[in-house]
Amino acid sequence: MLNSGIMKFKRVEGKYGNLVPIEGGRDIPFDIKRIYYITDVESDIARGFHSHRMLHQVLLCLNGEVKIKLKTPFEEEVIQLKNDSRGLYIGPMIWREMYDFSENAVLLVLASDNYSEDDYIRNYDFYLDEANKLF
Ligand code: T46
Repeated sequence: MLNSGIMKFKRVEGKYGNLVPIEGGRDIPFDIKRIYYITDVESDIARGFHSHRMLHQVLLCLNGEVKIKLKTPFEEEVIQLKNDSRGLYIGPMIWREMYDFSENAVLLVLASDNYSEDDYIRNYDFYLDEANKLF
């Protein structure tokens, strides 16, 4: 799908546990300016329902599982994230919805910019208009 994709990170496995290093400038295709994480989401709750105009992000599920639905005017895809050293890159102008959070799911997000509500498109019809002009 446009402006998105699965990223695989190195996993260092050992008898004392596993370690997944993720380095700015090497593993992430943008400078990381912000990190946030989402926890304690009930299984019947869905989040997201927006696109960003400019923001680049990588989503990592550190514990449990969560589904991410991505949409453009022409495509739709569902990706299940879990703690398997894979992340999901989502670039500008991709609609996203997060749902089916398992118990104790932890979704960590690396973002290319500080929080700004001006960067969000939260109305789906408006998103379709803007994305149809762009893509
Ligand atoms: C995204 C998905 C994956 C802040 O104050 N600072 C922040 O950095 C963020 C991300 C949010 N907020 C506030 C804004 C809202 O009052 O936290 C509240 C919840 O934000 P929102 O409803 O946008 O959360 P989600 O889970 O729908 O979306 C979030 C990110 O906002 C979004 O960028 O791509 O996670």
